[in-house]
Amino acid sequence: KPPPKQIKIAPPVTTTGLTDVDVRSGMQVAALKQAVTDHLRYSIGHPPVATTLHDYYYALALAVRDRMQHRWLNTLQTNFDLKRKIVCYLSAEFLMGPHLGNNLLNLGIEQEARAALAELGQDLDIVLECEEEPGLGNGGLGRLAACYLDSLATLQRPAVGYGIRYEFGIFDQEIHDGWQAEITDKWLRYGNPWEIAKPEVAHYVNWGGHTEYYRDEAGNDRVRWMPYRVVKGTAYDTPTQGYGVNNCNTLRLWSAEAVESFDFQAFNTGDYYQAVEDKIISETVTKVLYPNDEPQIGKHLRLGQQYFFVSCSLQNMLHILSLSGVPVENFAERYAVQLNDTHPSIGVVELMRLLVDERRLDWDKAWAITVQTFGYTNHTLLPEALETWPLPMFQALLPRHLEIIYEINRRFLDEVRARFSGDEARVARMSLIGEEGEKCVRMAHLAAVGSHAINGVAALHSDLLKASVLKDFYEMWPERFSNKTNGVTPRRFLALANPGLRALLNEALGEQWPVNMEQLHQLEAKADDAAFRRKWRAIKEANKKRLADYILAHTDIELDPTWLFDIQVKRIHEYKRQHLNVLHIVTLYRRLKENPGLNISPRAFIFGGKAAPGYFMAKRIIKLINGVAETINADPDVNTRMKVAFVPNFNVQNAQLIYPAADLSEQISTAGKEASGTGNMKFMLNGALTIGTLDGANVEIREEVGAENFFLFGLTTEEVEHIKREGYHPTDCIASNSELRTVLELINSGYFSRGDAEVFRSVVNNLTYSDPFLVLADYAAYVACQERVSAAWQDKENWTRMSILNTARSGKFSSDRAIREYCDEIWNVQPATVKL
Ligand code: GL5
Repeated sequence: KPPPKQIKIAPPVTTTGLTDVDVRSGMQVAALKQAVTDHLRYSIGHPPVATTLHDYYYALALAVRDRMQHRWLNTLQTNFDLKRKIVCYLSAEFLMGPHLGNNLLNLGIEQEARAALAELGQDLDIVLECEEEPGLGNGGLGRLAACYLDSLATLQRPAVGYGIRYEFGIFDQEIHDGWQAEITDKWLRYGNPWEIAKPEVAHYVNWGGHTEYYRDEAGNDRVRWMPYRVVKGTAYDTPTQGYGVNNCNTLRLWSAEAVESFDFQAFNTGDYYQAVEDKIISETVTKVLYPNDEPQIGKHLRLGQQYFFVSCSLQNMLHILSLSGVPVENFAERYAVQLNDTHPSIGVVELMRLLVDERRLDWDKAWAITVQTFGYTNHTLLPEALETWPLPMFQALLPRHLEIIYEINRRFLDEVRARFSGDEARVARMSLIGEEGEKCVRMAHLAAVGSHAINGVAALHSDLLKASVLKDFYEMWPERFSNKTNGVTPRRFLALANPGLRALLNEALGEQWPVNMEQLHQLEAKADDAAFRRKWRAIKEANKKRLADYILAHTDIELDPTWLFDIQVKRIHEYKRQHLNVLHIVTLYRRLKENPGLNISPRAFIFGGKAAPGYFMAKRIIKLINGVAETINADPDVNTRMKVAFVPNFNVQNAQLIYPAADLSEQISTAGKEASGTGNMKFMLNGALTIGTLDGANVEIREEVGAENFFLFGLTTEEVEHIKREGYHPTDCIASNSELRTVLELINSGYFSRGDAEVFRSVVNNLTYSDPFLVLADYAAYVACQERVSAAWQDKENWTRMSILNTARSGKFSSDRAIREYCDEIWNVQPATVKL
């Protein structure tokens, strides 16, 4: 298709003499108030008597979106004009969190919006709570993608996030009798003011069928894919506004629909069901997010989702490239495509198919473009999370892709043999096809072979990657490997989540710190200033009060904001060891019962996190936390000094209340298992001290903050591996520690389950006879470390000092630092300033 003719049209002029753009981008209170009123009337259309709080949310959201729209269009135009290279971040998950507060912050119009609403008799804070957050992700991986979009826009880098518009995101969690109940997340129920449907931006995606060989006009052998079904993907765009800049990038999510809503042929012959079947099957593709955090769920539909969004995205890039008049040979000069884990790694094969079969490039040229285009980020070493697809399933869904994979593999293994001649064991290990047991396609190998850059997400994790799952690939291409330690956006997780601290930082450092986190180092001098420490404590206590109110409203548990708030929020997983935390709580409980005069620092133990619905042990751990909470909170012997609360439905919205209220951050995974963690960084930013193992980014957090400001315990990765090699016997830990034995017995006895001795048997037995994550091996060290925490808390001034130093030294963990590294070292993408 030739590029469309560009006809320049002047923006419409209103009767006031201002252009429409001027009016719609007005940031003043009066303009915002008028915009909200207009949207209430013209976009929502309820009479005053029927206007709800949600209507005010929606109207303000639309008014804010109008103000971003101008910036968004200018960003697209600028990128087009400057012909800059664009980052395409391919991710099956984007856990964006509520948009309204963040967009007001990034546009710098919170105060104006607050005043405008006040003039309309509404309170911004209450209106903000109306937003149903788009839960299009499970946990760290999806939230990382959202932080990276924030930094990309803020650093003025042209970028598009490509993903899936799930109709149902991550389930809402309710707690019924201590158990997790999963409620469907109907986030689109009342509409989504942030997205702009682009029905004209659509691509067609094939499924199944077979391939045919033919000879083209020039006499070349070619392949044609004859699919069984075609699904249409339509774009929904969400503008993502940078902080303090005009740049506003795009999150483009694909929604699946049938090519024709009705098969008229079938309909006319009277087969009504056949006619609607296609529509139903097609639309299933983007119905629901798989709620599993790490382990793979080898489901046909999941592979379908991955292929669907990746194919739409790559077709979209090719389409835009041709609109820009850039030859397809220059694809890699215009696009840097990042694979967020292996979920989009089918993209390597799809780009080859598009270039070779559809654009008729020769194989070598296409392969050079492909490898130059892709980068691959690995996010986990857990063996059960490494994606593989059974060959028959893959063949049935993507017959042409399997052929291409065989050809990539053939050429690749020739290279391996040339480099390591005679080493057939290595060839088998590295093959894209796994042959032990059921034959399968190994997606991590595919991603590694098809990418010029491969990275882990924390220094330790990147080292382990090179030494374990991708060792052979590291030996083959050491130059492809690097580390990119994760980061989090200080805009959402500090400025927005912690307005008290924001004000203090503004006063102490000026207002540039949100985009220059290294400035936080200037706080170090203030750590010794008693007046500053008092202010710091007052802010923390107000945040704790805010969280206590929230917890009371949602659980009926009353917490005292003067106590130490000890918090573990993250997905529930055995490797993250929430049960180790519980063992400490029960230990402390028993000690207090036996020795009522014991001097401990009063503590609130706070948990939050979802369990994958099919993860038996994780769901028991939630029940255990709630059982222990129920018993302890009701026991007058101890409940003036300790309490336990499980915050239901941990999500981005309540995370913004939780991180700022923490005194102690629990980062207690088995060493070598947590790739990085990002919650650990959000706590640090907000001045929490960490109790943690040498795992993931904890290592770097401790390096930054100093060993004296970090509570370290537990086995190292090497020690864990050593113990496992030698044969680990958790019963030995129990035999040598009578306190541990009593704690386990108490849990097993039904004491925390109203006398039911069955409920927690599986948890206790698992720890006693298997304990795959070395909970018992680390128990004694953890309890001892918690005693050090307790003692340190008693010295308020020094604790505050350490808290200040944590924030002061958290600059490294800004996602801006991470994104700069990706841009400079992997993507080669430069900033493009957008003018209005
Ligand atoms: C994860 C890791 O488990 C986390 O340690 C990491 O911080 C995050 C982002 O890199 O990626 N991998 C993964 O599959 N999920 C994660 O949170 O869901």
